[in-house]
Amino acid sequence: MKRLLILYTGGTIGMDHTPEGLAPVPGFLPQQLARLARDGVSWEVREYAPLLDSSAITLADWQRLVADIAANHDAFDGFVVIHGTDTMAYTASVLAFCLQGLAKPVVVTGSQLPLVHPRSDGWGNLADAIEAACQGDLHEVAISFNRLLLRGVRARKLDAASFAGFDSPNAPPLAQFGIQPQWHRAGWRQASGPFRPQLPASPDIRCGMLLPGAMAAAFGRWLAQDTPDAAILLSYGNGNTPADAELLAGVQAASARGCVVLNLTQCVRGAVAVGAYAASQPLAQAGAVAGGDMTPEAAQAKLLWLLSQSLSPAEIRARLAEDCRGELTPAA
Ligand code: ASN
Repeated sequence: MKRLLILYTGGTIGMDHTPEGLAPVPGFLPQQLARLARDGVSWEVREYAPLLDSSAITLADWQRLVADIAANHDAFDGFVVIHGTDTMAYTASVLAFCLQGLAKPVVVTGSQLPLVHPRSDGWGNLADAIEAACQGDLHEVAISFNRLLLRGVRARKLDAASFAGFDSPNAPPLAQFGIQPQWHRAGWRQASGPFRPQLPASPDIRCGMLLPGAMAAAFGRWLAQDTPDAAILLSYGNGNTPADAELLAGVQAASARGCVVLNLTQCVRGAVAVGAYAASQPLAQAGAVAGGDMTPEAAQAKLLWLLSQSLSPAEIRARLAEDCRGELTPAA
């Protein structure tokens, strides 16, 4: 008998009709889950309060999830996290980094339409998540959505208008759920080292997307004048930026103060590759770390995890360039 812990944080999936419109109704979803009962699996459901639209997720919610999974790691065979779709990829990424040495499945899921809708995608997503959480050799955090099981640190919400809400553009799926599930086990990560959960702290991590024109200089001034602990710059294509003097001076000044500046691409697919274009060099020379093909969601989570440990900026920069949880295709 597999024993699962289901942590229900909110999201569309568990909403019901109320006089104000669709809203999470405490107690509703745990009751609905009984319909998915099957032989060989039992679960305990913990409903968080308040149930959240995931756009409102905060660090405190991530701390609670990490703490709950850490405290129950030995007592359960697998974990399902029920979550809204808006920030699901962020939460999956935080869990992946903060649950180092995880040797059990943690499967995050939700839906585009609530279970009360006659065409809800929630039933399939939940059933697949439960199936995946029973795979004892899945030692990672995954997202189950629209008949796909995706690596959490690679997944992104790419569609707010169809059931195919998530994909992992730079990595193949971990499984596909057809009439028979196809488990792509050869691509699964294996636990290495002891389980070492890390409660995320509250570093100041910011992100800015470069736009043609005055934005480059504005980003540089912002970095120089109000330096955060880490800044993600979403650049063009393979990591290219204009060689704007204020941008580069800001990156240099912030880096000298210990701020970790990470260069990610705005493109959904592909990677920052310093040297592919001459236009990628100035930012790297000013001190920005190339983030390869990491998603912004994984980058925030990785920075959160690294900045929650006592590591020097140099150590953090070195770890950022390494693949820690399958989030990065190492440069050839
Ligand atoms: N706004 C909702 C949420 O993220 C969207 C959803 O779950 N489909 O909680």
